[in-house]
Amino acid sequence: PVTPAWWKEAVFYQIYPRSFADSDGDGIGDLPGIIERLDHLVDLGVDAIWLCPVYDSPNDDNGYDIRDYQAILAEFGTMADFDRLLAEVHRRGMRLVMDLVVNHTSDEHPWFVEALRDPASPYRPYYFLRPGTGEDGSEPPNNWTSFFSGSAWRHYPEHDVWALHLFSAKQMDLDWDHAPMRADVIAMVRWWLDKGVDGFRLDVVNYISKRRGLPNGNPMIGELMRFTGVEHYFAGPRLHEHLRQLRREAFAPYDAVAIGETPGVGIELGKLLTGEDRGELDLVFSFDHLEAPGKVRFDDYRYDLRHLRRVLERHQRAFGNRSWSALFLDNHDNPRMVSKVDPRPAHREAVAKLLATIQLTLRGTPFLYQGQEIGMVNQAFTSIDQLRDVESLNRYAELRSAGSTEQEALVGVLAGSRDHARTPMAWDAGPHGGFTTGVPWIEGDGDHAQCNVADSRADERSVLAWHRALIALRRAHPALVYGTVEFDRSARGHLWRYRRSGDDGEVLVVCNLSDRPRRCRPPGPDYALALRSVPGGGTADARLAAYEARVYVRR
Ligand code: TEU
Repeated sequence: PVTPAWWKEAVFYQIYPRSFADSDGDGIGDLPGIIERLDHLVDLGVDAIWLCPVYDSPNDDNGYDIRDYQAILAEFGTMADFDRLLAEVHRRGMRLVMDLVVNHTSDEHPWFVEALRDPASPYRPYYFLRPGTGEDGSEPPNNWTSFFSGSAWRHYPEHDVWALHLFSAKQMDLDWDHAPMRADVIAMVRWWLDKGVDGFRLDVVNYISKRRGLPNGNPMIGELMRFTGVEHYFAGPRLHEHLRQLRREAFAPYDAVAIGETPGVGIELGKLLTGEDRGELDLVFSFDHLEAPGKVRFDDYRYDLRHLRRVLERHQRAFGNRSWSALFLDNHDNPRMVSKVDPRPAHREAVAKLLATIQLTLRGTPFLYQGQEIGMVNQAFTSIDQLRDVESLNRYAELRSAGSTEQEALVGVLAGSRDHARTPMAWDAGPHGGFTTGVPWIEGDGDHAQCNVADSRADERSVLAWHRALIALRRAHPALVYGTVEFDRSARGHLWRYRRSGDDGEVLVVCNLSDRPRRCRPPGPDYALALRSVPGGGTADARLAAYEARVYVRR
């Protein structure tokens, strides 16, 4: 049997605060805006919120470059606003999990400013500051590349030193081998847990341990992985040790949940990181399902849901009762999954409902991303000037300097740009979707006129109504949380059928993963049809419409 836990039963909702709701008309989402919209989350039926970073930051990577871990970004509001948000979330019986970004800090964090200025500073060993190589140190210390284009090293000629940054040139990697740095991070985490926060999502936490000596990356692996040096920090030598200390000294005393964001860990390492007897993390976000084999986010291709089926079946079988995974399809780092599967407007609602069904009926903790619940899709960006994401802008500049025309470079960025998921949340059909009375920091393409919360709430066949019904079904059927999961091998190709079984009965899920009708034999008479995503013929209808999902229950 599975060990019960609130975070196994909860449906989470991820809020990207910059784009969620603006209360003061400056065009930037803020904490009071979130408070004003909490009842939308109660209506939807979610149990917990993952709040992306709201700490003081120069916003080079929209808050994932933290300047002060214990202060609120002025544009988002004050610490009093945060305390009010936490109280309002708890008053509604929900929980709040924050983002812990400690693989790196902003280059404007006092620790880094000190470390750079004074080689004898106690903060010097908090970072990877190294002399250059080549004559007069004019070459970086190794060949590692950044996830955000270019070298992973920033040169400070005036200090005759280079600083490591796996991400943007303003996100400086922390050296987790240095015990006093770990102690400062642990004290900061406890400070937030003392305020009553219910846990954290740990940003790229599998990157925090780097191989000593920072050796060069194998160019062959770099070619394969598209980033050079990953083998020296992806699940590095002391990762498990550091996670155990973090849990022992920060999370365990508060019984706080630890959710790891672990790009690329796969199944076996994912099981190690979340094994309930290992004392490391409680659950992880794995990314194995996000791209088709041989594809990366920036490749413009139609995502085949049979790939999602293959990967999720493997994960669901492997994770069993002793490990736990986060189930997600959308987040702030990826285009909208609906658009990757089928960008044609005619299929938009069916695809959105199908994806929700899969995410909310498999075993694991579902994380819904803002806008997914109403079926928001990729934006019709037409110019690089409309984009804001540092990853996209760096990639565009890199393509242009490599000789691409403006149009070629734009095409090379648009398919994978994270900005698709960062346009303003669509609350109503009014200006800017009711997100702001001012000019938003990033513009949507007007889709809010046809896709927004207000109109969806009035339509019982809406994507929103479907999410609400599925969440209610989860609450009514413990089998969907703690039950076993068995995949029907006789269902081939695009027809996907699986059942969840528990003491309270059984839930059978039938999905058509294609844009064409599929025959399927209806289940036996003891199954009652609970939900059907595409309106149509009677329940005995032996054909599923394009992208149709059905959920049956048997007591
Ligand atoms: O994202 C990490 C992440 O997903 C990258 O490692 C990704 O795999 C890489 O871009 C290769 O495609 C987290 C945050 O979610 C993201 O918003 C931040 O930009 C990033 O870390 C740095 O903090």
